[in-house]
Amino acid sequence: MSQTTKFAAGGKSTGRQGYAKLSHVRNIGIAAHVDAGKTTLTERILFYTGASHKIGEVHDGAAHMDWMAEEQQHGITITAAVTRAPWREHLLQVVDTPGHVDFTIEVERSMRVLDGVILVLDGVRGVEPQTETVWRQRCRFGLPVIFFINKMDRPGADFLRSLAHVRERLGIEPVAMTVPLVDQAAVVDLLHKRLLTFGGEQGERVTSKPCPAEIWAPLAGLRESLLLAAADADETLADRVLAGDEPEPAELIAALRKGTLAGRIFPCFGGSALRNLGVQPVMDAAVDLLPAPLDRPPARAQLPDGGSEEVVLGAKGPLAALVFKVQMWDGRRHCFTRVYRNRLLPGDKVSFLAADGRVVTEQVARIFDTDAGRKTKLDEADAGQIVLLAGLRHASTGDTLCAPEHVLSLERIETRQPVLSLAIEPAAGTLEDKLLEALDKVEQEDPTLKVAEDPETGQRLLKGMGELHLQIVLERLEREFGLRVRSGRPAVALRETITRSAAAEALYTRPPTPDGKHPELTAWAAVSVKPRPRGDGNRIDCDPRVRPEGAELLPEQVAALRDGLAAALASGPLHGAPVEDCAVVLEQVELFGAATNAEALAAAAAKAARRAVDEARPAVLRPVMQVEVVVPEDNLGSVLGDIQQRRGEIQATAIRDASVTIDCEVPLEALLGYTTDLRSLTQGRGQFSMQFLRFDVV
Ligand SMILES: Nc1nc2c(ncn2[C@@H]2O[C@H](COP(=O)(O)OP(=O)(O)OP(=O)(O)O)[C@@H](O)[C@H]2O)c(=O)[nH]1
Ligand SMILES: [Mg+2]
Repeated sequence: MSQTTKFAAGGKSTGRQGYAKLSHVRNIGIAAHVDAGKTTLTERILFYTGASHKIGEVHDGAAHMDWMAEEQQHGITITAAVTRAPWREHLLQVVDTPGHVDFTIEVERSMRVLDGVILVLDGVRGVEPQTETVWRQRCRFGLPVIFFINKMDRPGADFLRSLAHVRERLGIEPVAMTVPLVDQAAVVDLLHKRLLTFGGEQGERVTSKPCPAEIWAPLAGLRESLLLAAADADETLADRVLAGDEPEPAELIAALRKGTLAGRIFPCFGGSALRNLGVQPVMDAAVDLLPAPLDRPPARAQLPDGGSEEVVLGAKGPLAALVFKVQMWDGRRHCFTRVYRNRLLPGDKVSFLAADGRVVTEQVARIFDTDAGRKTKLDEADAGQIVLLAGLRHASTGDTLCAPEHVLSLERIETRQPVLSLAIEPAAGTLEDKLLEALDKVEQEDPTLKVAEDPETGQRLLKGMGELHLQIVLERLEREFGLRVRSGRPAVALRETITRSAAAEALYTRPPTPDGKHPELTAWAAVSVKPRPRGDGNRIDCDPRVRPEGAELLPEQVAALRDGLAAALASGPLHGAPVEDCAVVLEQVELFGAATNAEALAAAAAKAARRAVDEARPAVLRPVMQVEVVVPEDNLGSVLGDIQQRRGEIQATAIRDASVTIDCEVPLEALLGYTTDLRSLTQGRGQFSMQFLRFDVV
């Protein structure tokens, strides 16, 4: 199958009738730690629904969902892909997200517009660091979730231990729904009390029979927990369950659905995607237990006047639609958008409040349904739908498209600040302006990528989330645009801070120009600065004593002073990096009549603040990562020693089976190239994952 774009991959066209009934749509994301088997699971979903005709395996570089050349080469998912699959008269709109932390923005923006999540765990490794990250993301959006404990075929996999892990590390009570029996190629369906086997070449033939007593006996307790969970979610069942009555499966499903939608029940399924074991029950659960768009609570939107408004999904009320992804398609800019309220027609004028606070109005030229790697033109896009818009030149990730007379903003999509940068320059044969053009395109698609210039060396910098992120960008430049670049060693992003309190004053004067066009300017300011706790950010206090006595500041003068202080914090004295965790108080200003305009005030405040920061013993902050290393016990000594040499702080070690998990905090700088080093320290058996923790003095 040919896929020309992400967010369009896979799926036989189900036409628009899929949306005719919103109650029959499930927008779900598949999320997990890297390598848990999300893509492998998604491939099965596509195959069993008939949306694809054969299963493509990740390790063959053949997964439909991992269509991008870089994904196939590296065997990982990089950008989230949407696919559509019809199942039991419902339309599953599935987004397979990447697990690697460098691409976490893809998870963030997918979760932002989806209605439910399938969280995949590795049955050997249980809850891993990225599992916790996606869990937090899921909590922030309050998304109902079901778990799939995958890889149960691997030696050391343990379903019950994985459930215990979920209980301990995520602090919730999982409810087992299916229990995998790998050697019998079967799962026990606890709800229906049946044994399901998966026959045929690819597990597509599901047969169900009553569960034999000897298999059932040890599982009866899990069934009990399931009944109690259902009773807890639906009071009308409670008395009956306590009296020993057995409610009908349909009644139990209704109760479990209620509890799952309310975020109180967490159904768990077990199986092996690769061995085609136990996947269909998860698909059934997506229909039975995860929400339709209308089941989700209304969204809150900010109004420009500071008020807020509830946005209920549906046709009533002025337009609200969220752009969650920009993508170049045949070289043209397209916006993936979810419509929340009202509808969009081709030719509609839409307005939005851009990130910089301006209201921009532009026109939607065409609307597409994205399906099977094709775009199909649509006459309209209704509430609940996820569509592709062409013609918008300015709208970008996180913007809310609105009716021009009623502008509001749905919650923006959080992006992260890049922590790593790479100096790049065009290699021989690559033209500078072509490179800039390509970088601009890549930057528009990826809000975690920044192209900047080093203020000191004038070098062009590519800033991103990690080594893999930057490497993939370079590979894409070469493959998609035919541009080769030379790059230096990656360098970590820096911040600056102050380590003690200080105060300073400054007089700003500029003599008049001889031609008399610019009059003399003068202003005076006194500023004090004080360190704040790490991670608390900056605070600017702009309520100074004003001289001469009796003079008062106009609002625009206060704004200018504030701008001046902010400008001083934007670049610190050591490396020109942003200053963080600093409290600035503008203590006093002096006005000199007409010579003190806004420009002079801003300049005086900035000058005084810079002097104060200079006096406050500035220090450099570097990114510190939270790292989890899993190594065979034999290698523990050498790996710990190596971490200490990298100035890592070990926080905990835990032994499980024959491997040890080490939790530690390590400066990012010391982790560059760690993948290779860990491999050689452990003969290829060690693994690690990391995520940004904070900027700190290291
Ligand atoms: N033994 C076993 N291997 C599996 C199973 N599911 C997936 N794998 C393998 O695990 C590796 C990772 O699978 P993927 O499906 O790419 O995992 P992913 O979660 O999509 O990974 P990222 O997108 O990179 O985060 C591949 O080599 C799969 O073949 C399973 O059930 N059992
Ligand atoms: Mg994947």
